[in-house]
Amino acid sequence: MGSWARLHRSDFAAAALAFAVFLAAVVPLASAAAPITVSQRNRHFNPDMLSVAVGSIVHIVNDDRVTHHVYVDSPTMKFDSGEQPMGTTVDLEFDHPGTYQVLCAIHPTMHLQVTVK
Ligand SMILES: [Cu+2]
Repeated sequence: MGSWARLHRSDFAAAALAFAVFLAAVVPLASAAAPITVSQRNRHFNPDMLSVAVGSIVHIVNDDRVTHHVYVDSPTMKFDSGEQPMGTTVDLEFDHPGTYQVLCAIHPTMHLQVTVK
C-alpha cells in the first residue's frame, strides 16, 4: 500500500513538472515582447514575412558572408543599422501597428515584410 501511495505522488509530481514545462514553452510565445529572430542568408531574409504583436523585438542576424545594412523608412518607424558586419545582430522594436518593409541598403532585392498588430 505504501508503494502505491508513493507511486501516486510521483505521478502527481510528473504531471506538475509536465505542466511547468508546458508553461515555460508557451507563456513566452504569448508575451507581446517575445523576441523573434530573422536570419540573413544568401542575401535574403528568412523568414521574409512576419506577423508580430505591438512591442515585439525582432533580432536580425547576419548569417551571410557579406555585410548588410538594415533600414526601415516609414511614417511611424525609422531605423538604420548602418553597416551590419557578418555575424552581428541588429534589434528592431516595433512599437506601432502597421505593415513595415525592412530593406537592405546594399542589396535592393532583400525584403522583409513585418505586420504589427
Ligand atoms: Cu544586404
